[in-house]
Amino acid sequence: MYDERIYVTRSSMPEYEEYIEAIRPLWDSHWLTNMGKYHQQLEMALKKYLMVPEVSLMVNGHMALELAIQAFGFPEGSEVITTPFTFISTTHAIVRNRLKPVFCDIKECDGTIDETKIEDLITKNTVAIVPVHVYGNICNVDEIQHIASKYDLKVIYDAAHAFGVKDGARGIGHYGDVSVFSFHATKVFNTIEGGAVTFKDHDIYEKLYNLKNFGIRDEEFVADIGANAKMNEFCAIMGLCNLKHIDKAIQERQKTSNSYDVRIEKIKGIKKLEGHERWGRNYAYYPIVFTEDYAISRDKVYEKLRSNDIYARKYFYPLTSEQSCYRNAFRFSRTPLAKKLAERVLALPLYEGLEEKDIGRICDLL
Ligand code: T4K
Repeated sequence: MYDERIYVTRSSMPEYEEYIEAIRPLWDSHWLTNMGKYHQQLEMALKKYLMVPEVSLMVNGHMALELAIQAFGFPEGSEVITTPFTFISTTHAIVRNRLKPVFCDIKECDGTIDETKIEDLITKNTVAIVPVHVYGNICNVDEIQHIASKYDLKVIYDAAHAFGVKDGARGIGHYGDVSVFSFHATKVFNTIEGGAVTFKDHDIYEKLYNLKNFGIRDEEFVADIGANAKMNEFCAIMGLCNLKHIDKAIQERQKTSNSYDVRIEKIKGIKKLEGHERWGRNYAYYPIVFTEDYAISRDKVYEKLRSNDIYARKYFYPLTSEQSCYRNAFRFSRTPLAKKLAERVLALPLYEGLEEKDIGRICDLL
């Protein structure tokens, strides 16, 4: 049955025949996982596409982030500066490593961490910064690196939304000590479930290899206390197929985004977040923000759209720091701009194949 509902996103997929043809060799080899041929091919292909020196594939974005943090071996209870304006995975990855998140406020213009507020939060227990390139908007990587170098901190970027963003010569995964991408079904580029860590230092590859493969180096040698976070061959092949079409997929998203832009500009009380000229865009999300000077409530619009079978999403509300599992759990720091944005933002449907007539209908309802 064809579903008439319009969701915030829809997975990009290759043609059915293309994927079936691509997975056929698995029936000959019977080799389905454990760093197989396609896992290796995808790592190589992503190094090139993402313009990064090293890539380690993972089973999903969350485990990529959890293991990337674990790879640095921070002492239990150390503090990590991050933002609460993100998907819950970012905060969970820190806390599941037995570290303490210290929440820094964001910039209202783009939703990324306010780099001018980081230094005030640094204590003798701070070991790292985990900023988020939220919606594919890129943090102030130069200033963050400057602060990190000054205080000898690691920088671990949550780049879950930033697939393919580059500044000409370098991919975004080149910045910080490591960057973590999500290849979930809802992302610009998907491997069904999947993720990756990118970095410059080859030693990190060995460490992550151990952490994602039980620490096993050979049949009789376990080098580390690792988890199991390997990407399987079906997912790697989905990635290889999707990668062939990624430029077209991003172009289509751009077209949809432009079409929204023209209409949204004419609607009072709604504004867009800013991008940065230095960075390309991947059009991962189309967030709109309801401004204070005009009396429309984000929640009313969300409900109105829902009653018309349009499922926009309040990414990212509530703040992760306000979820019941974290409320009052950590050192308190005020993040009023993150709170304000979380209460006013709405991600509109954006995906490859969203039709012009649907964009028109969504904007008419707005
Ligand atoms: N860091 C950040 C900043 C993140 O945003 C995320 C994930 C992570 C880390 C962790 O990465 P992963 O471990 O997930 O790789 C979705 C995604 O599940 C999640 O990956 C994503 N961020 C988050 C922002 O959004 P939900 O709970 O909103 O997903 P769901 O199931 O409601 O799906 C949203 C819409 O997508 C559906 O209404 C229809 C469409 N959809 C969904 C699925 C599952 C498809 O078209 N195909 C599908 O297979 O979390």
